Amino acid sequence: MRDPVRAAAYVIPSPRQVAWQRLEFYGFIHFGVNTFTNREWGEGTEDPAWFNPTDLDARQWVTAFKAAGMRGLILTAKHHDGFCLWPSAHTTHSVASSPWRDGHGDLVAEVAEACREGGLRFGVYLSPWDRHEPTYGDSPRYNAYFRAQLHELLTGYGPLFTVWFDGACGEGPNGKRQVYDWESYYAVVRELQPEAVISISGPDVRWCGNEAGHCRTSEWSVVPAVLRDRDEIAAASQRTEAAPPLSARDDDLGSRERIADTGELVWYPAEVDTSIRPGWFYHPEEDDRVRPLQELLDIYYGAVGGNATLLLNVPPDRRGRIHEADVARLTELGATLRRTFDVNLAADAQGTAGATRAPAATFAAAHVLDGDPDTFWMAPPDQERAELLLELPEARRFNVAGLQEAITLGQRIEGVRLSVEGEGGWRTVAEATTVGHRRLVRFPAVTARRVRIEILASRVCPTLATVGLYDDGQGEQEGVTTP
Ligand code: FUL
Repeated sequence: MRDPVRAAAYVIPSPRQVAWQRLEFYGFIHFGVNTFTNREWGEGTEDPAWFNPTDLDARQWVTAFKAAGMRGLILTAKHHDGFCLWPSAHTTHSVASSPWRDGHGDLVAEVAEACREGGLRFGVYLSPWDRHEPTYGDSPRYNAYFRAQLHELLTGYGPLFTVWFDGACGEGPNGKRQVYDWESYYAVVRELQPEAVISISGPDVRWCGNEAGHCRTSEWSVVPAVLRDRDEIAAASQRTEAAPPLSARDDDLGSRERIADTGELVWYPAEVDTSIRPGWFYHPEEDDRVRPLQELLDIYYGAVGGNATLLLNVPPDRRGRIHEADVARLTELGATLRRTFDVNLAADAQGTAGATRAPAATFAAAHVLDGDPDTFWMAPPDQERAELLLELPEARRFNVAGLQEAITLGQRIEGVRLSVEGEGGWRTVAEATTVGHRRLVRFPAVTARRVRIEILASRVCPTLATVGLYDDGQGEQEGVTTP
């Protein structure tokens, strides 16, 4: 009989998913006619003449994103209003009809170039829903238009790390509903940018289920394949007695109970997308509503530290610059993350494991301390509980721990516990469920020399690729001292 738990443990990511997951934190730029009309969703009737940033500087965006510690940038090349930020040959509804750079500008090119110069990966958001394009709703014609635009974006601007499709779909001007030919869009991406992940309405990256920055306690990258289908397919295909309908918003997408009876399982990891302000686009009245540092840190720990990636939106203003308030917050965020994570206090520890799979040199516990996600410790076959001991050269203060599984072999761990040795013996400082690409846990600061990591449950023998101990400079000292 098929054992769904073992089967789930052997589902692995594609190389493009691994490369994307390792970016961990990247930013969104929502910019377009909505920036100038002060709206979130344009009508498609906006005059391109309204698009006129006075002081646009894509390098300033890249500098601010890098200051925050981001590794990539996704630009809304076209939002639902249909206005194109590049001079598309297939419509006049674009920057070419605007006064910006006298109609000779190409914002996709400027941003791609700034990213290349600054060392950020670049990706595009292209809205399938298009409220301007006259062929929208005439399904085959609009699908051809959309593929032609994809072709321009995927051939003209260098390598992309993601092509981001949202799922919004409205009525066309002729009153007909557009039927998107998703498979043909995906084929264009696979052919022209085989290393790019196709995100959200696509097979590679899953929407976390909300836009508020909320994260799950247990985020599984292995989930029922029905979640990868677009909503309408999923709605139609899941209504069986055995399997209750699944939605991207559900809290449980990957537990043993959830995967027991839902058929095919796929590697479909989560991305948390949220904005630094209430809106996705810039609104001057939100200048004093930039999220506080603590809130952004909580989102970062929940997402990056909860086996998802974080896509943080920062919308440029009408000048075409990221507002000073957002720049200040991004800089603070990056400084805090660097201060915390630049030094792994366990890097020079001695690592030993209760048991190790043979050959011991290949899977030695020492690999968890080399910072390399491609080398790892693994427990012997069929051993689903395990223990690792770290001995630091001296007692050190820390209040954050980070763990990574070797996800190229799948996601296995279901429960971990971190303890430190103090005067009264071992004391638990943190527990967590899933690990996956990265689990970060925060706890009141402790000072200790010996640290134990127990793997309490795993789907098959567990792996650990890295272990880190950090001090974020905050948090009360709980007074655990080492003899
Ligand atoms: C949604 C859009 O409707 C919002 O405007 C925004 O772009 C968000 C990231 O995706 O589907």
